Amino acid sequence: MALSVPARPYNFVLEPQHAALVVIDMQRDFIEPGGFGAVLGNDVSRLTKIVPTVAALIALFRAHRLPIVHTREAHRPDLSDCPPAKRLRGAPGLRIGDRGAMGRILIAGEPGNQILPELAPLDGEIVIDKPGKGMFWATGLQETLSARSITQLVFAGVTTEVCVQTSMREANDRGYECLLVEDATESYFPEFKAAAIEMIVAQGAIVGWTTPLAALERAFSQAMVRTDKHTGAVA
Ligand code: TIU
Repeated sequence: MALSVPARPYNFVLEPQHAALVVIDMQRDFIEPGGFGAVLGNDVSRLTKIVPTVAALIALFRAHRLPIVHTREAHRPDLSDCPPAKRLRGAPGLRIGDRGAMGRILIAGEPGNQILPELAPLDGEIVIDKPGKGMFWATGLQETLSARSITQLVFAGVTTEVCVQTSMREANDRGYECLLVEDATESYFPEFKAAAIEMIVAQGAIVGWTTPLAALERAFSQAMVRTDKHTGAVA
């Protein structure tokens, strides 16, 4: 059964049997004080504030037994998947692969590269290590989603205008319908988050739709009441 989710720029028709949640890069290095993001001078407290909302969104998808994809921005320890053009960007001494307070920066397996414990993937959920900002480049994710007949993606995570927006645009070009949960995503720069949301919904959802978590939760609970009426069960 399809659910009509109030959204910008207009209602998003969610088909749960074809939908997955994508949680982008909720890894310690971007979010915890003392990590890579903080060392770069960013105010990570903006990002830590959304953790309970992301946890509630994950709980919603788990409760309805819908697929969840977790991504990490991660490179191989030998950096063979990190182009020099990416590694050489940023302040010297704080480059990908260098040793930081939580181990080597953006390297798979290091402490800082782990997803926050309160949002940790469960067995059976999809975990993608991506060497780029977007989630499709060099990951094989498209094949995984196709095998499960997934055509709609609900997005959360960080940062809104970098890895979330890049992944959403990549997904949009591949034919997925994309819904961003606006209070389950954040940026180090509030004005960039606001601008990214406006860019996504502009021109009649040129990249996708956005909605607050509460609207998505309400759509699911209203659908359950309707289902119960159909089956004669007590709501
Ligand atoms: N996950 C993600 O957005 N990676 C970044 O590099 N974000 C920044 O905002 N730098």
